[in-house]
Amino acid sequence: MFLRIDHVGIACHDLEEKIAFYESTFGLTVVSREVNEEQGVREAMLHVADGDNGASYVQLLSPLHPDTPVGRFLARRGEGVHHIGYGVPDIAKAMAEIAGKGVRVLDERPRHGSMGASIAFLHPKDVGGVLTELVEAPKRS
Ligand code: MC0
Repeated sequence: MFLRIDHVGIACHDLEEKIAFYESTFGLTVVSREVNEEQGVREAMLHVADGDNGASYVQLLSPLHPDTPVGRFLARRGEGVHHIGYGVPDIAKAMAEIAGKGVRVLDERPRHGSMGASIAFLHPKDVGGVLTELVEAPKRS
């Protein structure tokens, strides 16, 4: 079902400070920056590696407001890994298949994600405490 780990989402208070840390410490490069109002985040994607099934990234996330998923996460737990995003070939199919196994899919339909992807989240309580995201990357032309 999964093609690759698409990204690891990391919650932080100060996006610019964390970007500078990942660039200077690990030599990663920012390939995209976006504000996603619907998700309540400002985010940056840092490229890690390319594989046969697509690329993988670190996604740094800071909240647009305290009353957002990432804002509440930071208040409760502090900075750290917020979610894991897995690449899937067909998100509608993956959502239906996973829901059929009794895991709560938090989105009724795919939403807009980073770099033109379609995304959907699975409830962390049904995945051993791990907020899990399905990611269908845009088709490569
Ligand atoms: C909350 N909980 C988590 C968690 N966030 N557990 C693991 N990982 C996380 N990230 C746990 C809390 O500890 C708590 O457990 C319970 O879930 C309810 O917490 P809450 O404070 O009520 O939190 P809410 O209201 O934020 O709801 C949690 C939920 C929500 C996962 C349903 O955050 C959600 O719908 N998230 C999906 C959307 C999202 O996260 N968007 C931001 C990234 P206890 O045991 O204390 O009850 S957007 C993104 O990443 C996009 C841009 C992209 O990738 O392209």
